[in-house]
Amino acid sequence: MAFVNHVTKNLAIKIVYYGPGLSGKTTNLRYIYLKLDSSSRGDLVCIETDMDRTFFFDLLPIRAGLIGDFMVHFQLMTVPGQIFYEASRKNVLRGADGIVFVADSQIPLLDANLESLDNLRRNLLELDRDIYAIPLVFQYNKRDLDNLIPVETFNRLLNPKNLPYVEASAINGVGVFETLKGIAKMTVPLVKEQVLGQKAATGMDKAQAAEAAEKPPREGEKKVEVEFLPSEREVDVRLRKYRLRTPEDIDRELERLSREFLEKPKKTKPS
Ligand SMILES: Nc1nc2c(ncn2[C@@H]2O[C@H](COP(=O)(O)OP(=O)(O)OP(=O)(O)O)[C@@H](O)[C@H]2O)c(=O)[nH]1
Ligand SMILES: [Mg+2]
Repeated sequence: MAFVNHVTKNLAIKIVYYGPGLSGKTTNLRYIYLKLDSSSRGDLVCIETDMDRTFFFDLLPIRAGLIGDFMVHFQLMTVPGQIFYEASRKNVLRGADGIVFVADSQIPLLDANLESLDNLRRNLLELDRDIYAIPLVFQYNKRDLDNLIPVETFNRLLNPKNLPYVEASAINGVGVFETLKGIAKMTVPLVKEQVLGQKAATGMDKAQAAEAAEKPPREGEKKVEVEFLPSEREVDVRLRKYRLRTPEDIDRELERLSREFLEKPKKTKPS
């Protein structure tokens, strides 16, 4: 659940990018990193571990406006898609506030998408969570390629509940921010309810979540403002790599990185 600091008035919302190997999860984070102003995002952190096998995932913290008096941060994380990184995927999913499922639109990868979604459902169940009780947005990625799975097929097979979906070409930045805004819209009302005790939509239906996010504030209630500050110049990706050994190391490091970013004073732009 969202990590809240009532003293510094910071709150961190964890969004996990899930999906089969090579579907474009890391590409989404890289694009967001490149396009956001450095004052509103941290480093793109890549965590590597070696337990019985080496595995890794990515983390990108970004600042995104206010919920009441609280400064909202999104911790964007990817899971490694390859089949054998099961333990890593489960660790990353723990405490997720929202999920983006990045599907690969290439026809031969239909089964890989279905298996990955099933894997997500099972891993959530093991964490005592129901896939439909968590904000979830689908991204149908790689729409720039040929021989694509039709959107209607994707919706029928992956998304029968008609949750929000975005057609994307993450490598070209198409649909990346639309996806992020989509999951932010669904997640924020629920986190707001947890943190400020205000009522929000609990069903995860597209219309309800959008309505909750857009409803004008009641009297005495502060408006939820979520915005992503664009960068004015091109930057190189500054990648930090960590090598860790145990799940406890990973948890500790994640907490330290969250805290480091949350407590870093917001840089003001030189005038
Ligand atoms: N044509 C095309 N290629 C893409 C797109 N998005 C990502 N790719 C490419 O797909 C490959 C895999 O992308 P990643 O972002 O590393 O995939 P991932 O989902 O993080 O993969 P894992 O970490 O192994 O699970 C890279 O070569 C990307 O350049 C897209 O929209 N179109
Ligand atoms: Mg990746």
